[in-house]
Amino acid sequence: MMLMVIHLLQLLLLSPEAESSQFHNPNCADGRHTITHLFEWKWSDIAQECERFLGPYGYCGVQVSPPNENRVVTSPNRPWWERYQPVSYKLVTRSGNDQQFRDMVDRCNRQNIRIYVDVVMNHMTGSGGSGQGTGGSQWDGNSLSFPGVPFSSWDFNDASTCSTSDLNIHNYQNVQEVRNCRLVSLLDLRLSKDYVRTKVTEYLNYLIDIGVAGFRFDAAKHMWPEDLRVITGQLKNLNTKYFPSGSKPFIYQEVIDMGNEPIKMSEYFGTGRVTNFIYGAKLSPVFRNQNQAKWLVNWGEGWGMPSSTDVIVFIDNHDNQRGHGAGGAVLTFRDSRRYKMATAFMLAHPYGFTRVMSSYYWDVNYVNGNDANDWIGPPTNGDMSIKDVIVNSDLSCGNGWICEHRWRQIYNMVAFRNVVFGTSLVNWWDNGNYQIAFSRGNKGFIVFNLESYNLNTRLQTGLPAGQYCDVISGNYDNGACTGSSVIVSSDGTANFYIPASAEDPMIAIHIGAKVGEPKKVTT
Ligand code: QV4
Ligand code: CA
Repeated sequence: MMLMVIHLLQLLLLSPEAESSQFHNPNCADGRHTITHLFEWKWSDIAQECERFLGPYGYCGVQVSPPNENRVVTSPNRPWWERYQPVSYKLVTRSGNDQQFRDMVDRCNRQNIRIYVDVVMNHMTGSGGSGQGTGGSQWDGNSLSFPGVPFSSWDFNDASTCSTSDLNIHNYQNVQEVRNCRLVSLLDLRLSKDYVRTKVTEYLNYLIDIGVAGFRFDAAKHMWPEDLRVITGQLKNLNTKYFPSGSKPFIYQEVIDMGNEPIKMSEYFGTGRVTNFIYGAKLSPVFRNQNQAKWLVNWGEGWGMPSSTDVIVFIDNHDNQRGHGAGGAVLTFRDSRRYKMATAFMLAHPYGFTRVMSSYYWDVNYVNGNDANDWIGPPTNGDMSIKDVIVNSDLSCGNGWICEHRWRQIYNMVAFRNVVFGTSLVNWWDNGNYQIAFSRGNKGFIVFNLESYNLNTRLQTGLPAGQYCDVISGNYDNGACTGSSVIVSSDGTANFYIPASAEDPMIAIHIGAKVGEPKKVTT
């Protein structure tokens, strides 16, 4: 009885935004709601980015590339994917060493920016070959020897657990095979073993002690939910130097579930959120004019996707922007006008926890429909070390870094999301085709014109009367707009004019960018 009362009390004390299980909360600082994946960036550059940009512009955090020692692949020459072939859990990679990683985590946390680590624990290197990893540890992919951990052949799945003749995964309809055999020949760890679980847990707890806020679990589909349940059950609470006591790490698990395989996203909700690949795959065609925008009226759960608090959402990721993984042809920075619109829609819409991709440039070379350059790693110096990220006075990046997270139309929508967070989607409007608009409570409003003709319409914004800056065509700066502005009248309506030929055929306004009022980007 007493226990029941306590349980009821706990339920009552939970805030309305309480997450559905203990690893679902992103642990963002107050008023921040979006992370960015700074793919292949160096730790020293991320530390600076937290201080000079991510903190001031209202981001919540950064997904970093795997920080643990990896195989050095020289043929092809240092592909990005070598970092998905672990050699040990020492923090030494081309992004930096242990001390640089710690410095980044500390400096970012001081700016209220969280660090989320990409954790590769399903496997070690590919089979065959041997050498020294990025931290100098030996490895042997023939004898399955990884003394830097240490792991030996006893710690991997083999013919006793995987039934394919070459031990590789061939059939994604066979659950046993997907989880116990090798993903593209990567040596598959036997996570059912206590010893293996312990080594992985030690690595995760080491990162927690440093001050990270959570983890992306790479290749989660290839790991048994039960193994993940045991491992996550052994995790420490977050470091109280930066987080409230009792905080659990945020966990989002990479499960590509497009609905056509037996392994489902829902099997993983007990250990955190999942990566919702349906999101970018279904939103991209809309913003390519291949599926009418009016259907977005019930975007989210209404499109057969999991509940909002069980997912992390994104337009593209480091795999599908170059044709790896699965999940359909998604928009990327290469189709920048449509990409900005799809990203703005994602950030304006209440569904999911949002992640913005931040890429580097490479030349594509299509051979029979596949990009022969899909392996190309980050911009490098002559010695193959990763190039610094250069930032220009117009906020763009140099040295080959695309920095989508620094595009005005994107960072202003990150701020929009912070301002409207917690409100519901109301005042939906569409023209029956490719023009749509909606409000977020009485705090923000956005309009898209994907038609080949101009939009010129009076719409209900739900906002208080006043003059607002369009945060797409410009910034809100010292109480004035550098772009166009919108006048909302006392009945909440405003006239919107968006030529089909506009540089960005969309307009977004919110109460944090109202002319003549103090700036309010984050709380
Ligand atoms: C090749 C052949 C194999 C052959 C083997 C041995 O493809 O058939 O058996 O050689 O000769 C690289 C190479 C790949 C190579 C493999 C092993 O690209 O050709 O196998 O190494 O040497 C990334 C890349 C992979 C890369 C891997 C490891 O995408 O190309 O493989 O890193 O370096 C599924 C999964 C999903 C996965 C997605 C890509 O369900 O989990 O495929 N996504 C995650 C990451 C992704 C990463 C991995 C998983 C693996 O997001 O970036 O793969 O950690 O959908
Ligand atoms: Ca596995």
